[in-house]
Order: sequence, then C-alpha cells, then structure tokens
Amino acid sequence: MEGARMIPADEATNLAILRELERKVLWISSYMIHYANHEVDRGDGLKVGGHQASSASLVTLMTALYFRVLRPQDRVAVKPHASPVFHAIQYLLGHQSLDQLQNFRGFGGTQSYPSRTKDKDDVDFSTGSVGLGVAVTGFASLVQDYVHAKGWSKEWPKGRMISLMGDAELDEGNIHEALLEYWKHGLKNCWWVIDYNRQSLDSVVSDRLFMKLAGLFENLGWKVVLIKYGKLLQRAFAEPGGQRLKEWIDDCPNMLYSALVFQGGAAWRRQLEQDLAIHPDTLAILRRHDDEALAQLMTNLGGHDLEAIIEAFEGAPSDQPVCFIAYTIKGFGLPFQGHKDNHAGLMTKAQIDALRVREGINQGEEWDRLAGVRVAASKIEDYLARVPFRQKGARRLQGPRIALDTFPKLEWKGQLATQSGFGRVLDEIARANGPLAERIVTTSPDVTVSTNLGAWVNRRGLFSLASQEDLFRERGLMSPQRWALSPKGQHIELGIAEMNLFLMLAALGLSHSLFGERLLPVGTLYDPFICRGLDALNYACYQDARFIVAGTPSGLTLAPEGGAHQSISTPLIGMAQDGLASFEPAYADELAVIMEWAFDYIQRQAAEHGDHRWQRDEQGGSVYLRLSTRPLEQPTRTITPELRQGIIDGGYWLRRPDPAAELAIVYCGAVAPEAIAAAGLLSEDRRGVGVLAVTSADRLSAGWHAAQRAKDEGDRAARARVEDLLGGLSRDAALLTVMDGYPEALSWLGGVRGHRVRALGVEHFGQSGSIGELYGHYGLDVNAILAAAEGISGRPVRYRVQ
Ligand SMILES: Cc1ncc(C[n+]2csc(CCOP(=O)(O)OP(=O)(O)O)c2C)c(N)n1
Ligand SMILES: [Mg+2]
Repeated sequence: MEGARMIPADEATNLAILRELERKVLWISSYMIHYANHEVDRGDGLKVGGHQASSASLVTLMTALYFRVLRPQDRVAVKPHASPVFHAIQYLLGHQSLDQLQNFRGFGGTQSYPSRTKDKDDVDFSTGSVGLGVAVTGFASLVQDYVHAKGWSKEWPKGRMISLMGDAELDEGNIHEALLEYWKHGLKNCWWVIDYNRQSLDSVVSDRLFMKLAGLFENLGWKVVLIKYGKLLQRAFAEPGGQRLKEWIDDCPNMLYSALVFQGGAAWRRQLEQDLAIHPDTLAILRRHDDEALAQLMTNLGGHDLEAIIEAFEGAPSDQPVCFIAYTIKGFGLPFQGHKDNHAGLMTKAQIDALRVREGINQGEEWDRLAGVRVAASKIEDYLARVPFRQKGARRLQGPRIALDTFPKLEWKGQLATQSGFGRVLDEIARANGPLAERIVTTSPDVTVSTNLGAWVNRRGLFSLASQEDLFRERGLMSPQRWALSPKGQHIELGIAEMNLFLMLAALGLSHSLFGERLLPVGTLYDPFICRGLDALNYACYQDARFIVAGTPSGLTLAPEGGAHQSISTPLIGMAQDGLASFEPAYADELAVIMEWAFDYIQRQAAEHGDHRWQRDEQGGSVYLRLSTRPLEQPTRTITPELRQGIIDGGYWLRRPDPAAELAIVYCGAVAPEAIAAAGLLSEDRRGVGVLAVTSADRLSAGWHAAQRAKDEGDRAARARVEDLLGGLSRDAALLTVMDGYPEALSWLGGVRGHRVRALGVEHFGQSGSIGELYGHYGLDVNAILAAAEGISGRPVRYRVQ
C-alpha cells in the first residue's frame, strides 16, 4: 500500500513546510486578484478580472515544482491564467515586489498572463495565446540540444523545458503539429504537465479524454504519468470496499463530479449512499468520515496532493519527454470550486474574508509573506533560502555579440531575383566560414531548396543528434543537394507546418537568454503562408525572440505557380507587426546591405545605439524580408554610405525629381522595371519625373511616426527620412505609388507632406499566368501606371507601350 511508505523525519518536515507554502500561494494569488478588483480604483469603473478558479487549479503543482523539484536551468511556460500563482511564488522567493502584486493587471504591474518582456520577475516563456506557450517548450528543448551538440553552453547545464498547461490547450492544432515534429528530432528534456481539471472556458470537457491523450503521447515516444489520486484516496482504496469507491470515481462523469465538488460534503454523501447502497464495506468507509472529511477525501485528486505530485516528478524518467496528466479541480480550495461557470469567477468581499479567516491571517496582515503559517516562520525562511531553483540568482542570460566583419562583399551583375541573391549571400557567408557562419542556424518547413537555402545547407549540413550520411551521395547518385545529417549541421529541417517554423524561430531566437549562447536564426517560407503561422510569429515577437525570416516568393511574381499562393496582405502585416522590421528590396545589392544590417539589428539591446527618437533602432528586433523569384537586371553602382543609409531607413531617390516636377513614381520591390520604364516614357512630356525606391515601407513609416512623436514632445527639429525624401518634391506634385501587394502599404506617403496620391497595387488574387499577364490583368504594368499618371495629372500622356 503506497500510503504506508515511511516518510523520513526531515522529509516529513519538508512536506509540512511545503503544505504551508501551498496555503500561502493560494492565499496570495487569490488576494492579489481580489485586491486588484476591489481595493484599487482605476477610475474607469471596470473590474480587471483575474481567473481565480483557473489559477487555483495549479497551486499545488506549482508549489511542488518551484519550491522543490525545479533546478535553475529548468525553464517553465506557465499557463496564462496561472499568472497570479507564478507571481505569488516569486514573491515568496523574494523575487517579486509587493507593489507589483498590488498592481496586478494594472499599468506597469504584473501582467494578466506571464510575460517575458513586460513582467519584472523571472518569466521564462510568455503565454497567453493558448497552445503556443506549450509548444515552444519542446522547440526550446531541441534548441538546447543544438547548443550542447556544438559543445557550447559549458557553464549552464541542460535543463528540462516544462509546460504547465491547461487541458483545453490540447484542442489547439499547433500542439499536435509540434508533437510530430518533436518525434522526428528525438525530443528528450521536456515535461508537459497537463492541469487536467476537465474544464475549459465555457464548460466541462468530454469524459475520458485522458485515455485518448495518453495514447497520443505514448505513440509519439512520450512517457505518460497519471497523477490521478492523492494519498488519502489511495489509502481509502486499500481498505475493504475501497476498490468499489475507486470504480465509482473512475466511472463518474466529469459533469457530476464537478457538481458534487461544488456542492460539498452532504451532497457527496447523498450521492454515494444512493449509488453504493448495496456495498456495505464501501459505505463503512464513507461513514468513517464526517461531511467535511468526506469532501476532502473525494476531492483528493493527485494534482492537489503534494506527496503524489513529488513522487511522480521525482520518479520521472530522464531519457524521454514526459507528459504528466494531473487530475485537478478548477478553483480547488475556493468557494466556486468545480462549478462549470467558474472560469472568470471572482470572489466576493465576504468570500475573501472567510478565506482569510480560514488561513489564519489577521486583518492588515494580508500581504505578510508568512502570516498564518502553522510551522515556525524561521524554519520556512530557512527552507526558502535553500530552494534549489533560486540557487543561481537571476536566470536571464546573455550571449556575447557575434562580429560581422566576415560579411561578404559581393558584386551583382546581370539578371537576378532577390530570392537568388538571398541564397547567394548565405552561401558566401558559409564559404567565408567565420564566426558569423558558425552562429547562423537556418530552418524551413519543407521549402529549403525552393527558397534557395540549398547552397547554404550543402556547405553547412543538416542538424541531427545522430549522424547519417547522404545515401544518394554515398552511392554516387547525382544530386545538387548534399544532405548529410550530423550534430555539426546548421540547418534544421521541419515538416510543412508554418506554426512550427515560427515557434522554432521563437526558441532559436531566445537561445542567448535561455542558454547563454547567441544564435542567428534565419527561417524561410513561402510568403503567403506567413498567415498560416501568424499567431506564432506574433508570439515570437512578443517574447522578443530575435530572427530573420524570408517570405519568398511573394505577391503576383510567383505567377504560374498558382493564383492561390499570391500574397497580398503581407506588406501590411510586416508594417503592423510590432518587433519586426520588414523590407522588400528590388535589387540584390540592396538586399545584401539589409542582411548585413539585419544580423546586427537582431543582436541589439536597448540603449546601445544612439538614435533615441527611433526606439526600435536602439533596442533591435527581428527582421522580415519579402522576396521574389522575378529576375531583374541588376544596376551597376557603388553603394555609398548615403545610399546604404537610405536603403536601411527605407527609401532613396533612384532618380531625383526636378524641383518643378509634377509627378513622382514611388515603387517597392519587384515592380521596379515597370516603375522605371513608365517614368522614362512620362519624361517625354513631363519635366523631371522622380523615381523613389522604397526598400521598407515599414521603416519609413515607423521613422515618420517616431519623428512626429519627438516633435510632440518638443523636439522641433525632429525630421524623418521620409520627410526629407518627399521634401525634394513640389507640394503640387502627385505621387503615384506601385507595389506587388496591397496598395495601402504605400498610399500613406501622401499624408507626410500633403501630396495627392494614386496608389496601385493588388486587391484581388487567384489567377495564374505569366508575370506580364498578371501585371496587366491586375493593373501594375507600364500602361496601367501611365493611365494612372494621366488620371492624376488630368492631361494625356504622349507615349504608351504598344
Ligand atoms: C488562441 C486562444 N484562444 C482563446 C483564448 C481564450 N481562452 C483563454 S483560457 C481559455 C480556456 C482555458 O482552458 P484550459 O486550458 O483548460 O485552462 P483552465 O482555465 O481550465 O485551467 C480560453 C478559450 C486564448 N487565450 N487563446
Ligand atoms: Mg481546463
């Protein structure tokens, strides 16, 4: 009988202390929610909410983890609504301030969901969008394997990447995509602890789901550990008639169980006496408990029993990923425990007062870390000082910056597409073989070759923990791809799942912070499929992960490959996504400038760079390159420092307008030839038509917003690059913008100095054809530009293309 295990004396003391800490965590997390809702007047009459029931579900599991099981190198993603539990634990460990707790969900206070970037204590992974915080842990574990396979991270041992997840998170498809990917890469150091409260936001989830879940995980190489019954129940099951009780619980529908949990002892007794009337032994067990003890027994699920939890965690294998299915009760220990509508339930003043009295806390002592404990506070403080998790202090690591002096100097001639230029830059970096090449990791969801990463992979190899030669090569079979797999490899090949790409980029892009080793991640995908992974991209940016992503091919230029794949909205996504600087160059020399800058930008930290007006330039971020497979004749030119700056700031005059010009053509990306040809034809009967090359609508607009803000703040001299650029054009002139994407990505330029605008771009999609045919059809060819010029200037143009 498990319950009879002898507990050594010091272990008994430890457990007693942990029980007190568990009580404190429940109280502090509950009170911080209550305080934020009842004691703070935020002036808008709104309750800030706080999900007490969802939070309470994880109190015991998190107490066991943080105060006992975790080591400093372990990294945890805490489910969104358990944020108060996490911060309460940090408070007890002395890593969180009272002020922050009291300002829960307030401006500048502890965040609704744990946040790496906004919370002030030690959050490892942000969570919020359910499923993403879970899946990133597995990718982080793979990144940890990568870093160690290279012989790096000597000072920081391998840890477990842990997700404390809600059971409803398993409904998110991205979890299942990730599970398949992990299996391919031999995931090991990963724990998923499912808070199996059988409740989601709206209701109670279907019965017996755990059996399906267990099968799913086992099938994919995970060890499944059920933490189903607590020690009280285990002991009761071992008594005569106990097996009946176990059967009753196992067969009890979730809905009924939840209702009884909510109703309490008397209701349990009525139900059990009725259902087990013909089993006197079992009834005898029940009768040995008063109502309160009966409720305690019947709700003694594994996820609320410290001993059962510690046993499960400490007995878990270390050579495979582990999924713990921990049975819990949503709202355990609180008045609305088990109620199906409790998700957003808040306690009333009377209820929180009753809880305070129950926990032995006097009025005025609500925030005292150890008020109401039943073990000497000095013993608890002593225990807290020895908690393994806190032994290394701050766990936010740093990776030294990687020098870029080996970035290749390239010459570009003839016809070339930006996608080919991208492949060539990486190939040359690989060939140069310096520190830059060493730290780049590439990854792609099954489009490695078709996004031009092939040459890079040939030189640097595919990453795998186990080595495997390229069989085609061994047998002398011709193939341009040499795909040997080894721990030395630097390309991580993914299956087709764009969510996984962005989660992998998120994990790679946090390597410096999680493992103390900087990586320079570069991911590629077809541009339209950014939308497939968009929430994961947003999540990666929110965590401040650092990476470069190339979306290619893009827009109409993938022409015959299929109308369904034409990306229209991605330029706007690139502009609107916080933490992501986006570029769409037309020429390879521009792309090379941008890539060199990008490898620096993704390594920046706040306050390193001087330009205080453009906040993002100081603190850095990630970079998105929207590329194309359309070959363009490359200009022969020298990149002067001024041109370089223009390319990086977002635009430059390819042809300066005459001061009296009545028109300028503004283009972005692969439509450069049409814009230039139209400007040439227009010049026959219009004076000095200018051509403005936009390499980044995002950076131009961000710079403009930043300059306006600086002006608002009193810096009258603040001026954005785009103001300077358009300052060379008469106010009466018109702007004709053109891009292979949604037209509004450029039409805003009219707002900068009040120029009239006609914006050409793509508003509809879906037709296959040649680039010429599609540009004609959608109104981006030379004649369409000329017609638009005629319309906006109100007089005919002399030449058209026949
Ligand atoms: C992608 C996404 N969709 C919807 C939500 C809103 N939401 C927050 S929590 C939740 C259900 C949570 O259930 P579960 O994971 O079981 O957590 P519990 O509160 O039961 O512990 C939902 C739908 C969200 N945060 N993210
Ligand atoms: Mg749930």
